[in-house]
Amino acid sequence: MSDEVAAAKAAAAEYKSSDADGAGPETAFDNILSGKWPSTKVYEDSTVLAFRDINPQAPTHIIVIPKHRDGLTKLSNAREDQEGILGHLLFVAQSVGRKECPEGFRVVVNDGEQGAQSVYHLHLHVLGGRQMGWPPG
Ligand code: DGP
Repeated sequence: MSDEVAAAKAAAAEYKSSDADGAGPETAFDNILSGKWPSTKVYEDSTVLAFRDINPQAPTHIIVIPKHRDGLTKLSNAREDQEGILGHLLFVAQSVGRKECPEGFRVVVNDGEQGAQSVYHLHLHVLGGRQMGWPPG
């Protein structure tokens, strides 16, 4: 089992045991949002933050998150009234991707245990700067 899959399984177990009220556990992204932990920001507005991934899987690897999690622990928790923020996250992802990776890029959302999600605060990965393969692992 890869380190990423092991981390995702551990995170899923923590999420399941701490999500009784739907709020989800505190995550690394809370510390980044509060400024407690450093991050390399590439974009910020009133509702969205984008920063470089600490463990990049490509020359460009940017994480795009909603500033207010509001139950968006994972994509499959999205509510109908959150379509606006979901669209804005995707718009910001293409904006930073287009700027940093003019030859093309990939946007990924890992959802839940089998999706290999390890941080339960919805985030989009923007990956680029090299040729991507298909299918993903
Ligand atoms: P996922 O497996 O889809 O949940 O991806 C979570 C990503 O978050 C992973 O690629 C590593 C990144 N990450 C986790 N903790 C930190 C952190 O403290 N700082 C930064 N910059 N990235 C982090």
